[in-house]
Amino acid sequence: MNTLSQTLTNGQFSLVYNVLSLGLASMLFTTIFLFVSRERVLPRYRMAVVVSATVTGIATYHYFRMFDNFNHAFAGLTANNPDAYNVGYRYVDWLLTVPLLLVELVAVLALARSAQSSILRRLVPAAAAMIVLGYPGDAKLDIWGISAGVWGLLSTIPFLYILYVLFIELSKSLDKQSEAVVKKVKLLRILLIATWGVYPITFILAMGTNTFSADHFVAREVGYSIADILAKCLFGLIIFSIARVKSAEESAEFAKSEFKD
Ligand SMILES: *C/C=C(C)/C=C/C=C(C)/C=C/C1=C(C)CCCC1(C)C
Repeated sequence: MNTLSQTLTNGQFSLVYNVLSLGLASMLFTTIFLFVSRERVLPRYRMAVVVSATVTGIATYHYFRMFDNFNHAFAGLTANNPDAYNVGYRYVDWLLTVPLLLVELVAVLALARSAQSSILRRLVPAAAAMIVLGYPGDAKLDIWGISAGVWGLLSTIPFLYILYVLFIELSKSLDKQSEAVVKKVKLLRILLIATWGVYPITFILAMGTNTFSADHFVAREVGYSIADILAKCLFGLIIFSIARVKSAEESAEFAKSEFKD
């Protein structure tokens, strides 16, 4: 597993502690906000908002687990035991939340049912494969002597496929959306590529050569946590605002009650 070649300094401990704490707070309050605000969009867009809240809700639970696990593994310099830190919480979290993030993106577009399921049938298995193939690399598991770099490379294949579907295939269905919506969806896609791209970069930075040092550990935890906050919380909030714009476009009554001008 993650055998560290050195223990964390006090500064490194605080940095990871604070970033996990920030992750926990962001996930929790985004969940509450989205859940409470779900009625402020038309019924047909509620699913997208509720799925966004589910994503941050699931992540709230896993950040709690990671935070607790980190505290037990590294509390005090005497009990500094990196082997007790389990990166599996992140991967279980991603296995659940990454497919759901794709579901919320597709749901907010309110495509025809057939187009929606054809896109998800391709995206969801690819997302699962990407996460499952990355795990042995990050957990430093020894499976058939395959190195972390090779697992990372294998995981990149479904990753590129997801980007292809989102950028090429999904663009075709944007023709039917209004200009305001297209603008926001494009913003969402830029956010997606900018934040999802952080994960493989963090993976590479943390890979190390033969040893997994404290610096590698800290880089990984900080990188994944910041990316998670943007990819789940900010992403969910943009989904919510797309749902509101579309609701206003489709119902004059909604527009009048929710927007003054
Ligand atoms: C909320 C969590 C999200 C959006 C997680 C996304 C994770 C990835 C895009 C991970 C990708 C990876 C690669 C492309 C190669 C190396 C291994 C991974 C799993 C870090």
